[in-house]
Amino acid sequence: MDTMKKPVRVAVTGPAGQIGYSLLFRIASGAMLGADQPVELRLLERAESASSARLTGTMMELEDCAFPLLEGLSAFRDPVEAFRDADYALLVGARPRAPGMERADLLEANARIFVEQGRALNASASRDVKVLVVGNPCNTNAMIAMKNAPELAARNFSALMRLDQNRAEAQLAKKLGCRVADIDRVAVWGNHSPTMAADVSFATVKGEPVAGKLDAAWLHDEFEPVVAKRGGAILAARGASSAASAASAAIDHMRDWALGSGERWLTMAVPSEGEYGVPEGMVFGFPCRTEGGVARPVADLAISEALRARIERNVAELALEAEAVKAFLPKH
Ligand code: NAX
Repeated sequence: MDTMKKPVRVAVTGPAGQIGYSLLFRIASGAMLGADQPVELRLLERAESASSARLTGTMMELEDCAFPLLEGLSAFRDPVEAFRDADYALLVGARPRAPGMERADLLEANARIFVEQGRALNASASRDVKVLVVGNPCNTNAMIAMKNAPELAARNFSALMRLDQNRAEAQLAKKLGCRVADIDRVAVWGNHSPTMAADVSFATVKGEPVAGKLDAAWLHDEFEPVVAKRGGAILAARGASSAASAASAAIDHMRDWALGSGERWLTMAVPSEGEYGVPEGMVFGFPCRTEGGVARPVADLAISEALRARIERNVAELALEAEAVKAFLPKH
């Protein structure tokens, strides 16, 4: 008897890019949704010729892997078609910062993409679609897509801050000489930008609090800046921005959202419902738990004054980003 589940549709944008090149193969292998879950990949790229040619090559390689779980593979130019009945959408493609481009120009160029993709999801995706925005500035891009998809629940939308959590856990494990798997309750609050608040005030190793084991100078002078500036350090070392680690974090994010986190904490940027003083609708990194496909920030944490101030800096930064793109948000 065939015990396989029905295939699910996974839409991925920017599949010809460097994150796409790591991500697609892991989705198709079953790393994201499990070894018993067939997937149909629906890829959305720009028509620009270099991307098109690279996409053809990537699709040839996907075929050549002969993944038993890959039940469909198609490419689209039109987001409404790419997202039709999608159960999952990983929005990776975005406009990179070009030399001389101001931050406001970058926000605006991306806003146009995420207005279009939010509307397209609203028009054609499954009503339960789980959307992960990876393309930067990912929190604000996710907020724009969400606001332009009024028929979908706000909490169907999220942005990637799992890479920041994974980076924080890896640094902590190195410092404490333990396994990453022994660590839990590390959180990264706020915006996926150097302002992010990597926080170990609730962190545990093998269930024991780490708080007493770390000195304040290491936390302040090494841990926090290393995590916040890791993207820049990878770029300097590799001559290209983080790709495999970003793809791996996107897999972790979607897997834990779809299959459940249990008691473990995972950092996801989700639209605030007013938790911890974060304005409603702001897509903000919180420590979350997931159950039954629903992600919720961990409730009732006793936040220190210092952490509160860091959360407020992130709120202020995201409010400025929202102000810069307000022309792209529906007026209601
Ligand atoms: P690449 O420039 O290698 O690839 C981007 C791909 O997206 C290109 O193939 C491009 O043609 C395509 N694209 C652009 N606009 C599109 C659109 N409207 N529809 C469909 N496809 C479109 O970038 P890559 O290194 O893969 O990074 C992708 C995005 O992830 C960037 O915005 C990057 O800043 C962001 N990142 C986010 C991270 C996070 O933790 N949230 C970490 C890694 C990464 O920096």
